[in-house]
Amino acid sequence: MTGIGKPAHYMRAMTAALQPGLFETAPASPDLPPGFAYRPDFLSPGEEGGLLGWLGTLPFEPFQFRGFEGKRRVISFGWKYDFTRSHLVSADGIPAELSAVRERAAAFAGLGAEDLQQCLINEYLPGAPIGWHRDRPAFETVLGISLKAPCSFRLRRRVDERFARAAIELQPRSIYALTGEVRTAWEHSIPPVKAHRYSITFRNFRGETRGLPAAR
Ligand SMILES: O=C(O)CCC(=O)C(=O)O
Repeated sequence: MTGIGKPAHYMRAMTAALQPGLFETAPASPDLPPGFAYRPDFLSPGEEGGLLGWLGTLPFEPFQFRGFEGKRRVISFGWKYDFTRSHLVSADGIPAELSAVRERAAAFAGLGAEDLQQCLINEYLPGAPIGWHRDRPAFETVLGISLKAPCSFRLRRRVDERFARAAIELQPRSIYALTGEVRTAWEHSIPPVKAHRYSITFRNFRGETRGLPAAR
């Protein structure tokens, strides 16, 4: 698909992760901020099933934030952001079980698999949210793959005294990318999920963090 013949709002949304090669990726809605790209059915049902079996074996731990424990459970590979000490620490290498999905997620963002140095997997049991935040500035592109259950993905940006807002229902087996304006100027959050959900998120490094040794 190309942008020819598409309305202007479509093309604005398509500024998304917009690297060459991404033009077959339709925006989820013209109302989503520039830099947001989304593709449903990124994983096949078979791939999702295989990953879910593996995810069920991982030693997730409650998310720690400066002395507080979140309801969400997490595990990091490659690098981990330590919110207590406010810096990156190395983690176990990115496992072989993620190789194929890492490569395809990288291609979705116009990157190489080795560029995606950090992987954070989130497990949300029913009732677990993720609060409003922007990902750490050490990272550049953020990619998220949803598994098992849908959720609402909310976006907001302060405009004077108010917030501009947008939202999308993330479907299981979909991928989203946050780059550009939606990555740097907007916050995102997920309200308490209704059903057990996982997200596999990948990030590359920005600026000076790029020099960190490669995740295996
Ligand atoms: O679960 C998701 O898709 C969102 C994850 C997220 O915002 C994060 O890990 O910082």
